[in-house]
Amino acid sequence: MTTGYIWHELYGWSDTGSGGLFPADAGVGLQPISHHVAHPDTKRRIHELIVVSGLVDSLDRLTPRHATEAELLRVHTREHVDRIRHESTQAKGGDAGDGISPFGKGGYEIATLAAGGVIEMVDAVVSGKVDNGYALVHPCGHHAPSNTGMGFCMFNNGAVAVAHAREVMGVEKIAIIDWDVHHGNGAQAIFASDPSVLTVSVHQDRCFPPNSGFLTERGEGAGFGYNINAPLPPGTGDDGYLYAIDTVVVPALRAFAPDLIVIASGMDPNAMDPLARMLVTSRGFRAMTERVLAVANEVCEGKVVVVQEGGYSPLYVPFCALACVEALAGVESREDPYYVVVGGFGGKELQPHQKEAIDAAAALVAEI
Ligand code: 9RB
Ligand code: ZN
Repeated sequence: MTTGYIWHELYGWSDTGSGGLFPADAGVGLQPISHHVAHPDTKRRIHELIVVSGLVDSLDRLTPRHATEAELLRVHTREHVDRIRHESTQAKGGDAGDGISPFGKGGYEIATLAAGGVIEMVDAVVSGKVDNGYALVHPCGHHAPSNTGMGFCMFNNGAVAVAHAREVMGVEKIAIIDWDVHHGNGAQAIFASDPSVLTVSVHQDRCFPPNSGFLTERGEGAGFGYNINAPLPPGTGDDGYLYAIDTVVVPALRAFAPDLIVIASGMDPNAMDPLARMLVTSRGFRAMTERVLAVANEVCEGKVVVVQEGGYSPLYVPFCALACVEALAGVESREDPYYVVVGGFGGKELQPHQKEAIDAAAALVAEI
């Protein structure tokens, strides 16, 4: 039983600029700040906890490579790739596409190393070099559709790797389970009419992007039925998320029977996150991972690749990610010292209005 693991120091060199969420602008009262909300330190802190806890000794460290232009072009437009590459040569860098996702000079190379890292991990899991894996990459990818970056994402790392698995490795059916607190709009759009890729997004209702992630978005043409959105009410905690995993995600995976499962794992449903209002603890992330792994053992020999997406509490995200990696590797390393606080927040139990929202999504599984 081996779990692959990827991190690269270059991911931590992403230059997110002096804005906090919007670019700093003294004229409208937006103060500069050393850490943009998506500053890579949060991800670097995950890596450091994985090392300091000793968990890294139970993992098989893989080396990321840069995705090639041809690999990016499997899911992205030539215009998007060219624009990012060009802006990346400018002294002040550029923006992924929405004006709040800055990158510095050389950001293209960091982004291609993120996409290539996920390709390497998918390669290792599909070929059997490792049983499952955790690609701790940065910047994130799940908001990027084919023609732009957005929401701190430059290229859709998970989608690029899924396209690699389909087109190079001959993997027939792939499921992308996105439990980042924001909607997985990128993969939804990229694979909308592709029935060989099931996309399921469990997210906070109307959080980000605006007007996105509704139950009614179900795929197009031959892909109709192969996209499921489960928008959850703000305030959903461990029990609500596990109810969504048990009644939406697990039945969808059983019905679809993929050959590979990719989890777009943002840790931003965590109870201390500044960009959402959910109440998931490290125990929730551990249990969600275990449950997806259990169904993966039934349908696809345990082939699960976890891809890092969002997560913005520098304090708590590392413990949530640690729990997820521990579950993949089947070991325990370090207790979560914050659990005494977040475990006592209340809001853990499934509420009737949460159940109602999740049941509505679960009803869609019958049509896979
Ligand atoms: C702006 C808006 C956001 C809010 C949250 C994220 C999180 C991304 C993530 C990104 C952008 C809106 C600046 C709406 O973690 N993904 O996983 N900002 N959103 N309007 N405007 C002007
Ligand atoms: Zn997110």
